[in-house]
Amino acid sequence: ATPLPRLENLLPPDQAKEKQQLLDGLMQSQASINPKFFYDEIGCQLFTRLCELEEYYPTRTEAGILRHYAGEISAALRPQAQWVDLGCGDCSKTRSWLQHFSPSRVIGVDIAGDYIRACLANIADGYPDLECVGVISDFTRRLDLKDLLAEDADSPPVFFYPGSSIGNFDRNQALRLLRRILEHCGQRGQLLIGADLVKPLPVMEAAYNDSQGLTAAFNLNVLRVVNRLLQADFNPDAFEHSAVYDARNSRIEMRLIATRPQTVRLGSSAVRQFRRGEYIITEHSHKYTPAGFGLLLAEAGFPRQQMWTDARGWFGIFLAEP
Ligand code: AVI
Repeated sequence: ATPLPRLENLLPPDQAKEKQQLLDGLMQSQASINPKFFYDEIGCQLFTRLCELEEYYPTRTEAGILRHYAGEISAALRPQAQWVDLGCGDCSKTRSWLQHFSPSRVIGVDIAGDYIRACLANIADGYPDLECVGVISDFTRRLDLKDLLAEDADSPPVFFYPGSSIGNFDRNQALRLLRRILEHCGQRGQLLIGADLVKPLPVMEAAYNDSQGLTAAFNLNVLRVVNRLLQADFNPDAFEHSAVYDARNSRIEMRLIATRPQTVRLGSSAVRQFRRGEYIITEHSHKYTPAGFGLLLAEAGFPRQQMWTDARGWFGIFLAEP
């Protein structure tokens, strides 16, 4: 049998700070929940399903671009690079990419440890000579892969950050994350990143208000996550999903709207009242113009860029270099 892949745990053992930030967000006059809390086991399953919806165009559009330009993109990557999949999830995107590119090794980074181990084992089965390393880490807070990358110092890293997850950060957070990636790039590192592009409003709004209600279920599930983490007593039946495009900020805003006045207990020491119609912001999903995303990359320290897009210009895959 193939040995289990190596797994490094870089998560801080104490989650107290995380819980405090969650509580602080809920107690602000404009309540908010960081979208990273969507992804418990049920949230991950709902997300996987919603990515397959016809209305949710980003996943299949991005996959189509990667397929169509696989030859060109892989030719632009440094040969024998260390492939670092940020937010690797079930590693399916990396796995399909291995048909086109042979890295010196694969490093999968995600917050869900058991999941990564199983997924990397899955890759290792198909590619027994390829070294696979899993890193359990919340890279949105801290990226600490320098020692790991230094083990294979001759191979520069290619950071793979697909899915337009960068769009879930505001500009400053996105810059911070991109700069952290840059610190790991050295002179020869690269970043292959997906960004969702501005497109006609009905297409964007339908993607976040799908007719099967999967996005609504995904959004409401975060209240169950909060209940568990904070020993809170949110009633998901007393909130409804909403997603609207905010043209001024070029982003979809997902909300959970209180359908009646209510008092929610947030653990043993905090209580939050909601008026009817008051809402919690659960996610921003930024949509970029190609030039706007290029500027963000350049400002972060990645001035050299190439972009591939689909025929309608709905999604961009950028290869960025210092
Ligand atoms: C993970 N992220 C890029 C998704 C997005 O489109 O912003 C999360 C999502 N929210 C609702 N549907 C999908």
